[in-house]
Amino acid sequence: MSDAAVILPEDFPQLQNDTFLRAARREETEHVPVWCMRQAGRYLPEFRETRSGKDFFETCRSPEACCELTLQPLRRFPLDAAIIFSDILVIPQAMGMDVQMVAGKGPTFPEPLKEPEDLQRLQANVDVSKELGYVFKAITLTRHKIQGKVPLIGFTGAPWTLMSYMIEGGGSNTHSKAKRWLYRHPDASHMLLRMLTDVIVQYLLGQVTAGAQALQVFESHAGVLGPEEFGEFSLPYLRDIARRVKEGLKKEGQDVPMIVFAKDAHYAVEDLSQSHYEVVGLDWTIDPRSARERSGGRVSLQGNMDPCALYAPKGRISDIVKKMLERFGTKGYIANLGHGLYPDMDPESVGAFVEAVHQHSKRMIEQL
Ligand code: 1CP
Repeated sequence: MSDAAVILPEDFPQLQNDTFLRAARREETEHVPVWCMRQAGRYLPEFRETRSGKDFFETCRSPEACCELTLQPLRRFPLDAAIIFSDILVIPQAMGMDVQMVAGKGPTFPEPLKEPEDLQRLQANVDVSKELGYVFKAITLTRHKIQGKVPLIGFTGAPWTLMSYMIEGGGSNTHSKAKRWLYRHPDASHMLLRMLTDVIVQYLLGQVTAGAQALQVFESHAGVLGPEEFGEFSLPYLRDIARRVKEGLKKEGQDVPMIVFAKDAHYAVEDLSQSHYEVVGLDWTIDPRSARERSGGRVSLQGNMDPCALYAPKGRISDIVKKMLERFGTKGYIANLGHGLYPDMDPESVGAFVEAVHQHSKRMIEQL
């Protein structure tokens, strides 16, 4: 393939396996599609090899490295979707914040936002093609190199999750610095959430133009908010993102399914199911039957096996998957874990998970 062919977001190879896209739209499928959050990750020796000795965000800025890391899990497992290798924290960087990935510590902001005045440090009108064009290039390159095997998912962090990192300065158990803003500086909090929402909308639209065939919005820190705070500081922005992205896509004659994953927000399943997303992602603490009931059949569901179930022997993984499929049902369902894979997980267990989803679901669908 010539360089010119791989950098233009056009003439993409034809999609051969659209099971994931059909399930996202609640259409019939021959098997339940499956992918794993963090499927490109340190549990794979080839991932560690490609990443070794290189700075994390430098890797994110290399379209070739992102493409390679995205494709690695597909070479091992018959997954039904790929997610572009990148990180949610590229957005705070695009808004002018310094973010470093510190070994053994995770993402670190040397100068987090402390008080509302600090919002002035942020770039309000981000030119996403300029600041995040490297992600778009990675998506375009990967969409060519994936050769139509499976759809490519683009993603973003949701406003509240990004806000919490920008104020905490890294990971946190309590998120008390960020929550302090919600209670003490609600207006400044809304201002920041709006700024983030504006960038996210442009960023997601750019990802689709670049070749993303579905989009996932990660509200990973929903769980530290109660229903009231979630309703005020998360949900309206999640809705706004889906509405504005859909509107923008429609103008271009496009449409891609959108997934919202608000981790630990059990109380919000009803609301999330009425938020313009086609798919609601679930963590493992929610019972699939209750989620189905509460989502009212409006959306597809994605999830939600406890990632730690991958530590079980293979036969047991297969039993857990079977039970999960029975509880979700095979229509309007995308199998996944309830959160990302951990670095110490055995790739063979991931293979057993994927295989069990395909095997059991084929049998169940044949018997319908
Ligand atoms: O060196 C490394 O490889 C570090 C591990 C790693 C990886 C593989 C980080 C650091 N980010 C990523 C890639 C990544 N991040 C992907 C693409 C790969 C894939 O899923 O296959 C995605 C979708 C993300 C998204 C992301 N980053 C989220 C949302 C999902 C979730 O886990 O809830 C979050 C919260 C982050 C922040 C982040 N980046 C990295 C770490 C270790 C963290 C979490 C830190 C913390 O809060 O404790």
